Amino acid sequence: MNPNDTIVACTTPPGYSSIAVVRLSGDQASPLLHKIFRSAESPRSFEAQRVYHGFVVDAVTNETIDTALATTFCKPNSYTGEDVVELSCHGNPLIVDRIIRMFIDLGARVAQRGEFTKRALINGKIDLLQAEAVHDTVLAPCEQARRMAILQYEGRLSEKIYDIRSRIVDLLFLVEADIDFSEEEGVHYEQSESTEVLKGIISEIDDLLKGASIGLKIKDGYRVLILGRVNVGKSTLFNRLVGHDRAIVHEQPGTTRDWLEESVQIADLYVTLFDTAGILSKASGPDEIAQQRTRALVEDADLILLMFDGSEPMNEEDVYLYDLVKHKRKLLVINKIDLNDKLSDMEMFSDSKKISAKTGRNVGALEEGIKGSLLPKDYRDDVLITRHRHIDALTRARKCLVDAKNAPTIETVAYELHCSLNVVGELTGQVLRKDILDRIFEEFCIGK
Ligand SMILES: Nc1nc2c(ncn2[C@@H]2O[C@H](COP(=O)(O)OP(=O)(O)OP(=O)(O)O)[C@@H](O)[C@H]2O)c(=O)[nH]1
Ligand SMILES: [Mg+2]
Repeated sequence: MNPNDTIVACTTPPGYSSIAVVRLSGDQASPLLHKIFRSAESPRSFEAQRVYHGFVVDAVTNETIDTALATTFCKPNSYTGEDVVELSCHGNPLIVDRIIRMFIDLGARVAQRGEFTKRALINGKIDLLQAEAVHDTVLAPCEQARRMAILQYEGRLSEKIYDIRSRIVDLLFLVEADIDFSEEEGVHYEQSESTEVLKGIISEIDDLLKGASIGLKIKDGYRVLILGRVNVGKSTLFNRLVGHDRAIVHEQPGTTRDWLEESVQIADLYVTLFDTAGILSKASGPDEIAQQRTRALVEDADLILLMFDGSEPMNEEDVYLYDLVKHKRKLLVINKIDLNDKLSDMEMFSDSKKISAKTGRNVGALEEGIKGSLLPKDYRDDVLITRHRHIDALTRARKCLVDAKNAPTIETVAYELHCSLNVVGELTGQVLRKDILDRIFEEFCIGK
């Protein structure tokens, strides 16, 4: 694919909508617009950063296709850093396809996935971490993920990485100066000093790596399992959190057999919620199989909502379940508080959430409790790494820095520092690797 082509794509979703936006980027953007767009305000040329109202006209037949707004951007002041035109037409696929076809007939080419953003990267408008953040902003499944993505787009993660990079560069300068001019006065490298600097950089990387599991979970979602003996109200709670009657609720014990899962936003977090078959001490046949399946789900869960029926005394099944999940992160939920509350005075339930799944009482507090259990106590909106690519690169950079710290000769120190710079550069895109770029941009949609 020629990177100098003028590219075109629809940036809005396919289908019918009031408006669709067709975007053009490249040197020919403005001349091509001229060929199919008639605006009373621009008989000859389009000014930069302006919006024009006009008509889209077939350049060959002169037929009017639609009325539209054209927004013009001149390089370098555009998303891609090139000349860009955004044509807002009516959102009818016939119109959109016709406009794109006309641009192609006039010499443009259809953009590849993420090609607009890739050009922004190549033209230095954004770095690779920001390019990833564009994708994450578009696809953020919950408020918390959106906040994290926009912090990354603003460059907050990049700042941390550039800071790490510049500290390595400063150290490398001293090391190389010592290698080159060890005989001369004025430049002297102290092993102990570099050890301290390296320790500081390594600990900064460790902090970023520590936050990785939270970043990944916020972006990809937590698994939360509702568990309890039969009839405690698991499916009722599941339906309330999901927001519609997804699961069958019935007074007969053993209603749920196959577990159900739904993706929901709970207190700003993206959660895959599971409703499970209730546990009975003496199960047989399909009930037994259903309960084996429930038990199998426990291990992969990030949080167990262990549910009890507050209108009945606790029994051996409750105790068995408490024991089953004692190694797991859990939140105790006492349900049916609209009825007689029999468990409230028991000490082990002091930190429980008492709710009525049926009436919705305290379910909001339960949602906050779920968030509080999933995120660390000291969590604030912060810059976190969010991808296995980041973990991989930082882990490799860390290894180089540890090797530099333990290196037997000053030449080895220099070599390891160079290696670490390369790896850190991969993160921000200062070092461009084709395989990494391909992997990142193939996730994008066409038009982004
Ligand atoms: N009063 C009252 N009844 C509830 C509440 N939650 C659930 N129930 C009732 O309890 C019965 C069982 O509810 P389900 O949600 O089916 O319980 P479950 O735990 O999914 O049951 P199984 O799937 O059989 O294990 C139904 O009759 C519900 O209406 C509640 O908060 N208050
Ligand atoms: Mg059920």
